[in-house]
Amino acid sequence: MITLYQFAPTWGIPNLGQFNVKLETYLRMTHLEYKVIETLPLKAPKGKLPYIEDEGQKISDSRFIIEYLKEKYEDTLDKDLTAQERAMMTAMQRLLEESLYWVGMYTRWLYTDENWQVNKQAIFGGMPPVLRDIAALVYRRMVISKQIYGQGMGRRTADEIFHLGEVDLNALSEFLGEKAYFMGDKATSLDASAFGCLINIMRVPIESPVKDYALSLSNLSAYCDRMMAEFYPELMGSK
Ligand SMILES: N[C@@H](CCC(=O)N[C@@H](CS)C(=O)NCC(=O)O)C(=O)O
Repeated sequence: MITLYQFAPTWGIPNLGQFNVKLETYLRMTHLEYKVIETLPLKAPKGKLPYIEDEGQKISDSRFIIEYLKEKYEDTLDKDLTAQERAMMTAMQRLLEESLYWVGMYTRWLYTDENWQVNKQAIFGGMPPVLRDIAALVYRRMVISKQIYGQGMGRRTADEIFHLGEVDLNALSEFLGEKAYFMGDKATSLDASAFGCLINIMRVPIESPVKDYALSLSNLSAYCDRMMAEFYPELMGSK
């Protein structure tokens, strides 16, 4: 059976990490059997979650993991898509994972102290108090300087960051339109990625203009609820 390593669940959503939600949703969409081991990124092969272990092999990075799963267990979700649809999916996925993701990171680690406290409790709350505070301090400095500033998002002002977030959300909302799923009436791996990102903006206790804006886009909000009901019925109504 596949073992999925990811953060412990919190906030009444599948996972606080969008890439963890992406992968677990993919596993559920494809009905692959898996078990979860809760962990922190420090122990992960690339220092990031999620990763999986399958028949003694460790694989990290959700994109490579999904490629591996498609090859080994059959590509049931995306196999009928045209080359043009695949191209669109790739572009949308990059928007979700390389652009909007960093807006979310900014809101959790840097935007306000209130958000940071909520984020800190969710990630480090299971540790003994003194260790928790030291680990959180060190890790936060690293995430801000090496990741958010290093990637470039953190060099922008809050207004600029939230503007970029709105542009991305508008693109997602327009592209989804009235469709049930991002590519039409059938779920694809793009939905795993989209749900992971959107749920982690809209249904988390991390307050920001980007969350408010996302919530104002009714088709994205309804999409999150539908995906949650379809793939995580056990979490419906929990908080
Ligand atoms: N490209 C990776 C990104 C994974 C990633 O950024 N994971 C985050 C949590 S969602 C993480 O583990 N961050 C910890 C860190 O960077 O120290 C993937 O698609 O799996």
